[in-house]
Amino acid sequence: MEKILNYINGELVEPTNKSYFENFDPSNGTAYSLIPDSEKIDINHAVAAAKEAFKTWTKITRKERSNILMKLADCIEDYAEELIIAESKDNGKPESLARSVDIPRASENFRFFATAILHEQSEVHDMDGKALNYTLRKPLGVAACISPWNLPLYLLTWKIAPALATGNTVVAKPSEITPMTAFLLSKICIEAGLPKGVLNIVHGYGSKIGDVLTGHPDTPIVSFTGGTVTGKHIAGITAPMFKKISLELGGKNPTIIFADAKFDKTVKMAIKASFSNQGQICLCGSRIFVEQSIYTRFKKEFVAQTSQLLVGDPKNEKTNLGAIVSKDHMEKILSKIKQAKELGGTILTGGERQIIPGDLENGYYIRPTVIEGLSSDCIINQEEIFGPVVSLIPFQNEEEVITLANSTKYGLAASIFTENISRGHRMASEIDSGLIWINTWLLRDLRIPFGGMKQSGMGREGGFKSLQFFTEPKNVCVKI
Ligand code: TXE
Repeated sequence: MEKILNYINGELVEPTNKSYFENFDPSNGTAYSLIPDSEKIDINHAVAAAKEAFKTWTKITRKERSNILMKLADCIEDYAEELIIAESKDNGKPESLARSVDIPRASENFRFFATAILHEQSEVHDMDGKALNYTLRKPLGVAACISPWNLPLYLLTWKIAPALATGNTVVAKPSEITPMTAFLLSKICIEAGLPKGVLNIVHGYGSKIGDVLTGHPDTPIVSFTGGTVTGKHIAGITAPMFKKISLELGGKNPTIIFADAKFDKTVKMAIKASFSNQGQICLCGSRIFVEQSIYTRFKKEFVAQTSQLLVGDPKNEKTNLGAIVSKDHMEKILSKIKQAKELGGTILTGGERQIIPGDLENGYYIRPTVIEGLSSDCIINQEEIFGPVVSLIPFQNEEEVITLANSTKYGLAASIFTENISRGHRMASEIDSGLIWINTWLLRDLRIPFGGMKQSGMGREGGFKSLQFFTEPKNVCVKI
């Protein structure tokens, strides 16, 4: 089986203990590669390499850094087809999704931040001619970037691109569930001529090496995307060390549909928001609130279209939902569906594992599932499931739906569908959420502040917010 290797100080290396664990292809349930079971010593080597590389990486001009990162983006495009196939195999997502979203975004992340640094401005505060303050923004050193399995290369590059562009060096730890495209990226970095030690990628279990990385005295900045429980744990480790942290965590996002919304477009968008990437996007809308007067009509159409979605081979261009990322995660989702039934929920469609006869029969597939009849405060409508499972909930009026939408511990994203634009603005202002879409979902502009409120996270990334996060402001006051 192919061995994935760590990328430390510009080289592909085995973990020091030469120990590996299996990497599974969720489409057929078989192990197909080996992942380094790295330990503290590997993280220490990576941090030491990044610390050394920082001395020179931070001194070259932003134009030089920009050129190198643009070259990386070009190389990602050159290897796009290989990356698409690898991402789909590792994660279970349809190749069509990796082709339209994941891999183009990975190169775009590098291009976006490579050019953003060329347009950066800093502040000046004039003290009425008596003195002048200007703000320098300096990189912090070695950034620890920890990414999840749902959008593996997309979210990894979303962190490392701004970190590197601003002059930091990086030790990245991709999810142990989907390490393959990060491994391919390390080969691409070598080919693109990224100076050694600037980016280091260490593979392994988060539970084993995560604390070493986030608690390392030489990683003053930590960017994390993943589960809320892990985020809390990282906050606990980093807070006493006064590290700068950004946490992008879970969500239980509302999709709110008013009777005056454009019906057909809204049904289509609600399906996309529910089941894209098998519902494994932190921005997916898993609580669908529908105004009472159109509830029955919406339910009928939504369920009919959902039951038509094609679940199956990620390689098939017609597939709508591929495999769930892992056996454990599939079992967790199925246990939530079981719990929903026990709590009195009615499964309107889906609700079970789908077996695809033939080569894929051991794959981890779940039919897209629509539940009805559970109250908004029930655990199924409060806790993140992170799979192709949504709940339909009727509402009477604007006031009620704002209360229901805000009733979870999360506050990441919300979508509102209405033709009454004043209502759209009113709702947007009242909903506790870092991201609000009106009459759309997942329409992303890389310049916007991205992140969540409440237990969906801390801090914002995106555009100049990322450049600010990865730099420390330093005020210089000059007496005139
Ligand atoms: O995430 P983890 P998991 C949610 C989703 C999912 C749940 C758990 O609800 O069911 O989280 O998923 C690394 N120190 N999301 O268990 O464990 C880990 O190796 C440092 C939401 O996969 O949070 C991986 O690289 N790092 C989400 C990364 O953290 C640690 C995306 C995320 O894994 C660590 C994924 C530690 N102590 C899951 N322990 C989103 N917001 O997009 C683990 N890791």
